[in-house]
Amino acid sequence: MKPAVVTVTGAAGQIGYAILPRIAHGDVFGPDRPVILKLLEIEPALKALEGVRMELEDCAPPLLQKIVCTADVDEGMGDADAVFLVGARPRGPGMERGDLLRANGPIFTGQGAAIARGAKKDVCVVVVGNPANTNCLIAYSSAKGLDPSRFTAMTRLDHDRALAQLARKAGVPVRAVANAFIWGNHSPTMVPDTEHGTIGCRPIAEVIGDAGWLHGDFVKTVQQRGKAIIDARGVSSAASAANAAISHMRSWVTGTAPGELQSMAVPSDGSYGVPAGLVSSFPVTCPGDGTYRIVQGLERSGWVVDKVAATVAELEDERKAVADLLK
Ligand code: NAX
Repeated sequence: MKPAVVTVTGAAGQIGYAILPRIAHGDVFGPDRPVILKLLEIEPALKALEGVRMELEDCAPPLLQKIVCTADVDEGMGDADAVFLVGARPRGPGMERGDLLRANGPIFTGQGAAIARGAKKDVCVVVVGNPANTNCLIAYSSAKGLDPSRFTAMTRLDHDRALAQLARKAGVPVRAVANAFIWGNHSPTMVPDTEHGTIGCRPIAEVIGDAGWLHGDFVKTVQQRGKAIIDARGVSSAASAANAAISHMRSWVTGTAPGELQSMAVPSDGSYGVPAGLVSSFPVTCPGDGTYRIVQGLERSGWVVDKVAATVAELEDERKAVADLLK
């Protein structure tokens, strides 16, 4: 079988450390497909990356054919089937979201252009580095000649956080919860939607029986979970973020189960009134051929519609703030 060429940027960072052994062990492309890993970092991190490479070798993953460590973006993106855009500058003290956008934007123009130059035409790209939605918008706008739908951003961690909170509240295993999902931006304005999901085949609202919690503490916990983890651990989520990025890519590449919805932030086609081109989280299904479909026709309450309007307005503001980077 032809090896899958998988590029991970920011490979010497915390998410890189957690994600690489799992990709090498076949968690994205399955237990039969060999993997070539391309690890892209900035020059100052290449020494640390060498340590990551040694550890990967020491895992002795039977599927791993080759590891390439590089700070050259064209070498990193060349021939890629899947790209995890994880590397980004972290938010420093006193930095606003807008400052972070300006600081990270140029990384994604360069990487988007390099993906267009060298990756496979049907490459699957997931942006993890924050602000993930608008970084994804910048990346696809720079990827001339590639279909924007090859670019997505990660809201799967928010999705999984929602499922876990619902399972905990209902006192059931997480596998009993299905089809809660996320609208909008990966930011505290995101909207966890429980109106179409089920717990053990019954509507979520009926099982939980506490509308106040579903519209209040539940939403707040999911929106603020990243901050809660930083407060507890002193650093941001890494294992759960790596797990979500793998799940995102695996759903996209190998498909969702019949009746299963997942959350992916994708370039809007105007669905649900989200302005075309904004990278917003939607409920999606994936047929398993490397494409996805935004689930259509969901009836939404006024509460959801209003909250989605606010998160979409934030995405529009972000698009305006980086207008000069959208060529
Ligand atoms: P780290 O700071 O541990 O690692 C980032 C790595 O990126 C560093 O090794 C750095 O050298 C590298 N890097 C910086 N610029 C680069 C460039 N131009 N090319 C290649 N590599 C570059 O951060 P980590 O905890 O791994 O988080 C990475 C990103 O994920 C951050 O932007 C973070 O905010 C974001 N997250 C996104 C999440 C999501 O749900 N979308 C959740 C987890 C995480 O917070």
